[in-house]
Amino acid sequence: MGQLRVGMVGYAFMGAAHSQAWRTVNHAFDLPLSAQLSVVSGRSEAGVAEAAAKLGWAEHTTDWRSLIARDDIDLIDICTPGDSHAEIALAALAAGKHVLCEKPLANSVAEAREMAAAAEQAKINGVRAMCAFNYRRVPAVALMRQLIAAGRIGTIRHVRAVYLQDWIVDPQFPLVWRLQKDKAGSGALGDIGAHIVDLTQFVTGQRISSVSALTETFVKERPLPAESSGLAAASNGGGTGPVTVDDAALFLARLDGGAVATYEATRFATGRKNGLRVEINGSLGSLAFDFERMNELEFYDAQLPTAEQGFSVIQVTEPDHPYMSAWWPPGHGIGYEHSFTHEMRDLIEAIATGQDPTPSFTDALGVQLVLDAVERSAESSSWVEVEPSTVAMA
Ligand code: SOE
Repeated sequence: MGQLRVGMVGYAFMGAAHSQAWRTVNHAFDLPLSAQLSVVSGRSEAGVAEAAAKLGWAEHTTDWRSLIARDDIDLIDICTPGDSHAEIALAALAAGKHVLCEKPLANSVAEAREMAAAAEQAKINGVRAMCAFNYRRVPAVALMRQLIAAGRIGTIRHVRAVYLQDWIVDPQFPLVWRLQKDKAGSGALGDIGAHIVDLTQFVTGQRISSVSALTETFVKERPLPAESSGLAAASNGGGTGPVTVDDAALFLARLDGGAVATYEATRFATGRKNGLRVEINGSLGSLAFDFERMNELEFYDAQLPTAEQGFSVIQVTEPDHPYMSAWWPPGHGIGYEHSFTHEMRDLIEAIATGQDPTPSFTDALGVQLVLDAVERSAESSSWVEVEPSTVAMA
């Protein structure tokens, strides 16, 4: 069996989730390539050395550029804050490395467009690139897409999506990188709103074509994190700094297949820790997914005799449900981390068979265009059209 030698940049939450997936994928799925956790890269020597030992990486470095220069690395996995996605991905693609990049693809449309063009160019040499929208690979979400594509709920009328967290409700929570625009690009909108934008476009097969939005930053100043350096200079005295991103983003949308939609992404839904919920209403029924019950999918079949109609709960744990044949007998659920393992399975399969993995960087540029339209709509308090995601070859 061939090897897929991985170099990962970044080792925090997403780095840990990706490491688990790279460690597990070849034990769960029969694949033509075996993922090797070759090198992990991070800024702190002590931190990345500890991460390498804990997460199972053979080597570690503090210089991601040296990683890209190595001829014994096949794929670069980008798990860093958004302000470095473009630089790393462009360098990796130019060096002929496959790329997996965490979401959102970039901190701006301009960067995302450059990355998508570079990925299109790299394809000519068989180099593959994918953006890590992991929730597409939750079996219940993949089943939702299959049922919609099969016409089981008819014509889509409504899309209703929320992604609710509450980890910064405390005003004393420090000004971490996710709350700084220059590092994260945006707040709840890009971090968790990007997921429901991608997920709803994925399951419906429709593209968001226009939006009307509002954003809010509830807590505008926060204590500087203990390790902050440089930010202190930007603060207005004492140990606080400005929050430069949204805490919440809400928007109406029209989709190009005729559906209408509502989206809510917030980090202030007190009590909701990772509350991703999507409901799709069609002319012949409805489907509803709730990440807090991620092994289930609710299905209302309006084609049944009226007396038998009602929301049924599908246990998405049968072997013929997406990805589930790799795991346990029916009724034994899986978790958040499995969506990353499925992501690596699909990426490895695509690389080994010379296919383009999805979501591509062009797909992810499409999400970036929606995020940008939401921000412009919120600023102008008006409806904003979303430009279709097309890429001119570099
Ligand atoms: C936000 O805290 C976050 O970590 C997102 O960045 C991830 O994409 C999501 O899967 C979990 O929440």
